[in-house]
Amino acid sequence: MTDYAVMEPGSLKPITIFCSSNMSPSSSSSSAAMESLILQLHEISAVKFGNFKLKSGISSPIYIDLRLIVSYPKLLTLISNTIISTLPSETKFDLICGVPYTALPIATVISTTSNVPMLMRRKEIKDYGTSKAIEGVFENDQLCLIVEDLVTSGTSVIETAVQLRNVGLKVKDVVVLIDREQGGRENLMANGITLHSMVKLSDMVKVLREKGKVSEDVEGMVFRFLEENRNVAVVGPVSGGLSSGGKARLSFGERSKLAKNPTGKKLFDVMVEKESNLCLSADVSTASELLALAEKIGPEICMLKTHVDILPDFTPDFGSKLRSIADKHNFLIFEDRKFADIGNTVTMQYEGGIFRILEWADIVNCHIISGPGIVDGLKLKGLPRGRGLLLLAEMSSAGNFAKGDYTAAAAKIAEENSDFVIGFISVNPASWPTGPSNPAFIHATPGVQLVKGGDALGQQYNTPNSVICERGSDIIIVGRGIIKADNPVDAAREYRAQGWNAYLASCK
Ligand code: S5P
Repeated sequence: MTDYAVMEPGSLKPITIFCSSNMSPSSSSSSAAMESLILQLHEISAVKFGNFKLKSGISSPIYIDLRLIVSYPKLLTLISNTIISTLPSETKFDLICGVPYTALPIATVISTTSNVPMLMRRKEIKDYGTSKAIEGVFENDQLCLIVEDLVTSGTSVIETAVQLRNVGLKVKDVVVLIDREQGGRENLMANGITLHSMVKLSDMVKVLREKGKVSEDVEGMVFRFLEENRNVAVVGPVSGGLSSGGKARLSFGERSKLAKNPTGKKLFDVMVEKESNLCLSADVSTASELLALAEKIGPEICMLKTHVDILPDFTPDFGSKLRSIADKHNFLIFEDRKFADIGNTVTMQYEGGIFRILEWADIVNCHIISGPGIVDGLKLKGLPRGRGLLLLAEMSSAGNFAKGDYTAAAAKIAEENSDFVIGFISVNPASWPTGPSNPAFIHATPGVQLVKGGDALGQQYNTPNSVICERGSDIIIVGRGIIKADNPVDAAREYRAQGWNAYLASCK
């Protein structure tokens, strides 16, 4: 047990506080200490009540601004010492890393006080000099503890964990000052990280009410808000909490258990059963050619992608014929329809017309250019049938506009519709601006050939290994690399082996 005397600038009075090795409001000395810390945070206006927009996009009646603590060195020291004392004694770590920026000073104080080396994560990676995302000295497989001031959805912590894992470090625990109790614990757990928090937001508000700092009404408002926002989604994509180096990648088998949509789950299971993460893009000129190709290449693939509107000999029984080949060879059917219209129109395009896509395609995809209503429309028809949807978050063609905020918006829409959205068409998910997301989402990447290159109309190709290991995707979508090969079956086997070996390598 340690004593801390805090002398604050301005109106704050000296205060003595006790930190036990496991400080929780249940023991009386630690609860007194915690109360005084909460009151000090309130006194410096680090806790504000009103109407605030959070990073996750939701409006909150309470806002915690811990950036202020750098102006109160003794309080900063107290917080740093208290935060580290909340860790269970068995927690092991070789290094610590603060989530930029607010937790940087906290991590620094912990590092200097406890003599544990620190790392710094860059938020903006320079394109000159060393271009490093993580600064500091470390070795492969060292265990890094993340330090954070506040957790809502856990997005920032996960972003930091991805960067640390990318350079070969292990991340198992995060310690935070305040847990907003809004799904962060669960989101972090899904990414293999245990959350240790010093205080919960509801306990904080209770203390402030008891001490007459906020009214009963405000307390009620905060509690109602917490009740209504228990699960703030992680903003951002990515498979398996993976990293581009693949260090922390969860297996498809593990991710199948996390999938909410039955088709998403089935796709993971098929990949595991067949040891294939190859999707054939069957862009041939006739329906009969397509069915013959499906029959030949079916054993090698987890998914077959169609463009049904390019088939001049399409007949209403095409769907059932392809379906029976898919069932025989155990692959899923993905109609690459790229819906892009308003919700009402896509319901009709999905279900009706001569193609009746809803009848036979397990999976369809859509652009999000028209806003989230398109997903609502497709979901209306697809969800009752257990179908799944891929969002086009990125594209493989040169000069396309699906990047930055657009990609981030796709990630957000996916999180909000994780019962229907099974993942993304993506190109470089390991570098998405929003970092990793729900490992239940699958990333499928087109623009794949055995050598890097392109075609005359803007298509850009990467190799299976680059797509899976470096770019962090799950499924390679291959068209001309297979169908234009001298022997398409042999070519499919080669792509299958390269894709699967890259996946296995990325799980290590
Ligand atoms: O961004 C994209 C999205 C898709 S779905 N880029 C793509 O190339 N696709 C599709 O993938 C495209 O419509 C085509 O069917 C396939 C790529 O074919 P390939 O012959 O270039 O391998």
